[in-house]
Amino acid sequence: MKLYDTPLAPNPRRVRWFMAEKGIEDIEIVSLNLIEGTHKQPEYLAKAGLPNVPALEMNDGSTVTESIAICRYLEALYPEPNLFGRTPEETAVIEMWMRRAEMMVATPFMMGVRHSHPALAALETQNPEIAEYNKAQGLRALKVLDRRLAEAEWLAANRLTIADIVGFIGIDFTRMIKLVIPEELQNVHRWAEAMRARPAAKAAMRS
Ligand SMILES: N[C@@H](CCC(=O)N[C@@H](CS)C(=O)NCC(=O)O)C(=O)O
Repeated sequence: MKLYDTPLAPNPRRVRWFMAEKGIEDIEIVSLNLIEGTHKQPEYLAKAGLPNVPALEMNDGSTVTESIAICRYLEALYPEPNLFGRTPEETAVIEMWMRRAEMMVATPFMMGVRHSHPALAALETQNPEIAEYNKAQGLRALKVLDRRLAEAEWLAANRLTIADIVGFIGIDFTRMIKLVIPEELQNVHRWAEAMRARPAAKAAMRS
């Protein structure tokens, strides 16, 4: 299998973190340069269908995009440690927190960074109002995470799951624009420290 990846971007990072949690080391990593537009070349588009990373060339030779779809495929191939849920109830709660983390936190922060970081002007027609709106939306949603993390060690289960990976990477990405997470969100800070301390963080955050 081959994972099409790029340094610094949050969506491929989810997959690399997921692989590191599971100890998956037998997937070739192919690094694309988004600023130079390698992901828009016909050869890549013919495989991936969209000018996006990550993409995974699967065991049957076909390619799938969408970080969560890739993680689900890898969960099926490498079931342990379980990161998507073992029972129907647990799976539903993990899905709920993963979608909240993605839609309320990660996507707004990604839009905030895309519309304000100078390096990303190559990928986005930047609009400062869109940047500010999305940063504020992401910060507001962090209060929801903080309340959840006041009552639980991890976002969705009694262990790290895909929901934590999506939430943490979404938040950590804001370092690129030096966005400060308010000190009063102590539960978010405690959880973020626990995420940074995981061995998988080294593998996923190094680029
Ligand atoms: N929903 C997709 C989002 C993929 C995505 O937006 N990837 C960004 C990098 S983080 C990308 O490829 N951007 C290329 C561009 O904007 O031209 C996923 O979860 O994989």
